[in-house]
Amino acid sequence: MIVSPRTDCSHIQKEKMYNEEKLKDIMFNKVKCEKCDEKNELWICLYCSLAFCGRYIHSHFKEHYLSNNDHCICISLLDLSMWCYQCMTPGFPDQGSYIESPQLAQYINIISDWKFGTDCPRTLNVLNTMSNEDIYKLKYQNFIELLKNNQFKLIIFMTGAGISTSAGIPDFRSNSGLFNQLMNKYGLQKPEEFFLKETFIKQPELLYDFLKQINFDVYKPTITHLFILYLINKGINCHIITQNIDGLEIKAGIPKEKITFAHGTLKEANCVLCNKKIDIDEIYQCMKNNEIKKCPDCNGPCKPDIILYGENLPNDFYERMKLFEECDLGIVIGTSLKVEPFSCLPYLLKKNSWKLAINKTKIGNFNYNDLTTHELFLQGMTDDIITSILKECGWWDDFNQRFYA
Ligand code: CNA
Repeated sequence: MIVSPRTDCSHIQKEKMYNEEKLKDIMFNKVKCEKCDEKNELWICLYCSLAFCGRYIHSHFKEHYLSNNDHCICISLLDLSMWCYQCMTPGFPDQGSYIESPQLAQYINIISDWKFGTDCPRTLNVLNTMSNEDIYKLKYQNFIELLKNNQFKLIIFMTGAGISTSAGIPDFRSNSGLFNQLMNKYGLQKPEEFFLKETFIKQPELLYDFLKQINFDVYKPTITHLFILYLINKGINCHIITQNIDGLEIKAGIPKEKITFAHGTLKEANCVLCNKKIDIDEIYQCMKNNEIKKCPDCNGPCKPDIILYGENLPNDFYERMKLFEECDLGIVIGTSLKVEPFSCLPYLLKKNSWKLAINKTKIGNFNYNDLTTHELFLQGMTDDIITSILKECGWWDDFNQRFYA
């Protein structure tokens, strides 16, 4: 028998068709037929959200309909086609009255996205109906569910100075940041010049003077640093690529092999001209004595192993790029994304992987308001946002117990 799909089924129960709990079950493959445990050939009742097997298994959906006559419309989890038992015709959710219900559209979109990926034309067509706020809420909830249920294979944190400001370390570009301080102190037009390789070669005493004033030993890791450790301790695979040189990741207890110091560290030292390794203690000793440590080989000025503008990034940084192939969640946090090549990292994330930006000001160029992407911008202070995530996941008390009790 040939049946034509229709777009104007009058049996749609517009207000009944969205059940968040069931949706989560579907996405986490927890659904099975209510009667026989079938997991593959399933139809979801759009009236009560229960799942039943189709006619190629035991026809339990038909039974369900025969005993509850108004439960007549179902959606197939195999191909997202729909069937109305009262009209005895199929329908297509991206046409006609099927999408007049925003709730239904939302429901179908999420299942479709989950099942076929974000490029699915059905997904792209279905949704023009939701507000940005609803899209945000839905995506955020989706993200929380995935995180809570340990569904991410590899999370890469791309961090900047903003994750350490709550510890008391100023960032570069905020109003109270180091750039403004340096501009006032040294009368610089372009504060970046202070951290140029050439500036250090000509006037190494400037950087020495600057580093002498900051004692990184006194600062403690923030909630954000500890959150990363917390995830790792939960068995969630994480890696951090940080621009920071404050070493708070190590202080938090995050294993070294999980961290890439893109802009170097203060733990080692080298000659800026020939790259010869130097004992860092000798540098600090020279700083104390108001002297400049000179390279024993080439007489060039030596400095801690932090990367200045104009210097190459460590090889590690480039090697870690292959991690992006398996990464399904990238979190860009506390960085203005103004420094290259670090600023290119988020764009290495695969199209279908989740991308989160967390910052007090808007950063990056992501498609935050489109439900067909997995891109989210969480605006606010890093520790506040991380606290909310911990709470949403039901981890906050445990987190506090471990780190602050
Ligand atoms: P940046 O350019 O100063 O950007 C920091 C970003 O974080 C800005 O967009 C701020 O709005 C935002 N921000 C600051 N505090 C918070 C907060 N609590 N919550 C949310 N957002 C916040 O610094 P980047 O890291 O982007 O620039 C890279 C430079 C900074 C690297 O070369 C670092 O070495 C350098 N840096 C490092 C440190 C450190 O190690 N802690 C401190 C200062 C500068």
